[in-house]
Amino acid sequence: MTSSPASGDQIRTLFSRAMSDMYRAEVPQYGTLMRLVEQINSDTLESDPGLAASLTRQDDIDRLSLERHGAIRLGTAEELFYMRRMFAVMGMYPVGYYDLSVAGVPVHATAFRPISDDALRKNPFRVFTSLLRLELIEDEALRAEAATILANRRIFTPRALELIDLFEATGNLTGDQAAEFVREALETFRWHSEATVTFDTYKRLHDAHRLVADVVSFKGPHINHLTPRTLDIDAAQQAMPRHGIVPKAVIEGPPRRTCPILLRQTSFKALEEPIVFKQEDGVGEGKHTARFGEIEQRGVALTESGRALYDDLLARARLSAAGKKTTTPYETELASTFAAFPDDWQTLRSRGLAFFRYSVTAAGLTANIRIDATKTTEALINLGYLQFDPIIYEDFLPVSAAGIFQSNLGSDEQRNYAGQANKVEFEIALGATVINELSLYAQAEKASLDRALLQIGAGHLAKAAAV
Ligand code: OOG
Ligand code: NI
Repeated sequence: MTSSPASGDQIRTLFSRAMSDMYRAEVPQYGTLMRLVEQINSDTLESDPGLAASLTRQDDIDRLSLERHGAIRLGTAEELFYMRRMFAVMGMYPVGYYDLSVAGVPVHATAFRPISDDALRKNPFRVFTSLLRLELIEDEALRAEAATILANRRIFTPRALELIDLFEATGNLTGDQAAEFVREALETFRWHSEATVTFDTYKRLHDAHRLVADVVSFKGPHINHLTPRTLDIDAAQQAMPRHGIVPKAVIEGPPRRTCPILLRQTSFKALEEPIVFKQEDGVGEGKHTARFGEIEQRGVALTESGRALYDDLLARARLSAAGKKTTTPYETELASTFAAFPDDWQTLRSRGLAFFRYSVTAAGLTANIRIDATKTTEALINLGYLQFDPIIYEDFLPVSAAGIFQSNLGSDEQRNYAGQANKVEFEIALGATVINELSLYAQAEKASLDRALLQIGAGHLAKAAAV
């Protein structure tokens, strides 16, 4: 068994489990959060049979209990290049480009994740991966110093690199090699309480931006959070304080709705961790905040026009809340602004705002229908032969991510970098282009519709043959 090849899906599951175990051991509140989310999910499924049925129909129930995402921050182009190759072993590919400089965070990012429906169903583990943009740091001398420190670190073990080469040369790893790969890969994401710099250097990096200190001062890109998926984020946000967890004040993303869209997230403060700094004479001790907790609720993926409407309404709500901060709570502002976003599945679908997965109903399978190409979709839905379920959004939101970054950097510190996306440079570092998430959702929708129409046709043919 061990000499037979392990699939990317299997390696990803081994790895996400190993990460979760490591994080649970290092950050006890993560264990508490996992238990809380599990309880809320089972309560929600019990009280919402419609949701339970939809998740079951799409074969999405099982992935919930193992679903989580993590985040890391890398320092150099080379680190990103190797990280892409490492994630490829686990069937995870770079999807989307996120520019966070507009929000005062000197990084740009992608998310490594599985891309096929089948792989997502097996385990949708994702890692939000940022790359530090030293060029946005003003102080030239500090920039050069940080670059030198980063150039001298090695975040991958030699054996992990060998196994990546082997994977690329042969197309897979055996079961034994996969287990070894997971152990070696885990080393890259581990927390190190010894800084690689002196307290003085740490402080100067920190003054430039807390995030710069977090990336540059350590041996590797410690995983900074692991996020389980809840089916009711408001219930989780309310329950957290009772379990000794204090969440950030507002939930990022869209408001609570009947039909959840995109992604809602909340987080709780980073741990203050004791750090041992490097010192020429003796050892200096200090503290650093790096790791935090987060939960998220995922809703339907939006089309380009749905997303444009979301971005527009979110910007309006934020502007308006900022204008009258003291009188209207942000949530109220958000809810009233989003009244303009249709909140029933039928309208979201007919207006082309969201992506759906089509399937044939029991009635559709036995009906005698004459298929008239794809024009019949509406009619088939109205006849009750075709049903549709929301396709879950598998990606991230830059404004939300910036809010999470800000909150966990532990300050209202707001820098303004002239917003400048640089996707081209990011892709050069990555050594590949990032995949467009919208095209993945569009493909999944189309594949489901084609399959469903074929099935209805086949049902009709089968029936005709039997007569
Ligand atoms: C990543 C923050 C972004 C999310 O869920 O949007 C993120 C970080 O702090 O490194 O994880
Ligand atoms: Ni996150």
